[in-house]
Amino acid sequence: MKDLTQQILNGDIRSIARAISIVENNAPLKEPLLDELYPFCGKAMIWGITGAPGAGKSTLLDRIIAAEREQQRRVAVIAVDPTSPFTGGAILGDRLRMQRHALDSGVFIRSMASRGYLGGIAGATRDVIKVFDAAGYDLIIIETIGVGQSEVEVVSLADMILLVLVPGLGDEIQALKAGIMEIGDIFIINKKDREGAVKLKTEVEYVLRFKNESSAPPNPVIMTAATLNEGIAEVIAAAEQYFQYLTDSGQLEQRRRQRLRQEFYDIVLTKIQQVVENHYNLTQKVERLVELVVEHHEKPYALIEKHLNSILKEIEQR
Ligand SMILES: Nc1nc2c(ncn2[C@@H]2O[C@H](COP(=O)(O)OP(=O)(O)OP(=O)(O)O)[C@@H](O)[C@H]2O)c(=O)[nH]1
Ligand SMILES: [Mg+2]
Repeated sequence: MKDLTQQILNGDIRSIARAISIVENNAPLKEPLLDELYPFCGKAMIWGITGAPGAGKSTLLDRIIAAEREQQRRVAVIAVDPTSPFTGGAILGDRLRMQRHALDSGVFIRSMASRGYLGGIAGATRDVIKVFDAAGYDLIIIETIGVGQSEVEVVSLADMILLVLVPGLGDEIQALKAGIMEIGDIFIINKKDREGAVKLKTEVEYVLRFKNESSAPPNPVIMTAATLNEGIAEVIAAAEQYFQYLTDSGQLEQRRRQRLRQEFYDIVLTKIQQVVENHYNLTQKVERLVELVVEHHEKPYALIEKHLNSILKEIEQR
């Protein structure tokens, strides 16, 4: 394993890919490997990019990657694909959109399905971020579609969040509903070649006035046309400046510490859940409770309370 760790630290592509598989499959090597990599983490800048389906996130990323590469910076992208509830398959359009960087050894693009990981997609993404971070990527970007709670959780693994809005979708209302306005740092109005972009910008700026504390710099709102490569330099400049502000004000440190706290919670809870499921036949117990409620009209809360106590006693006595 020392070898694998060393290869990852050297930025070896195949070793990085192998580490990602280990993480995704929750292989036995996962925990010791991540622990070995941990001391080398914390140097990368992590951005999250989110927005409605088709907002232009991948097209923007393709442009951002190109600009970052001109500065010789290494970039890794984790595109979280929504898994169709019908087919269970992942959509790989994101990778296609950024295909031209596939042969560039300074760019690593990885798609991940949004389901099927022990501890959830957030846990798996968090671990893949660590692999990229230790491997020396300067910028790690997570792309998610801003719809569900789990997507918001994933994008919140970033140091800073870029929210992509487009005119004509009633987006601003969508974003407000999902609470996404709250977590956005940089606001991008993409497809500015379309009607309504300026109006949307005004609306977003209006909403943001109520969000910001007076001491903080206002959240940048930038208009882009990703397909035309317009506004990309402005996005990067604004993002870098905002990152600097987060660093200087101590907010970056706070955010990272909060993430670590959340990570520990998640890991401990997952482990407890595993222990309970493995050793106390939880599935069987739950099945019996369901039967009691359905067949014998027992009261759910009272019933669970009673059995929870006996399960906890059993654990204590172990
Ligand atoms: N007119 C216009 N079209 C754009 C612009 N940016 C992206 N598009 C188009 O919008 C469509 C969706 O772009 P993507 O980059 O795949 O969007 P996305 O947000 O990554 O989509 P998902 O990952 O499926 O949520 C593509 O057909 C793009 O060519 C833009 O600035 N103007
Ligand atoms: Mg995309």
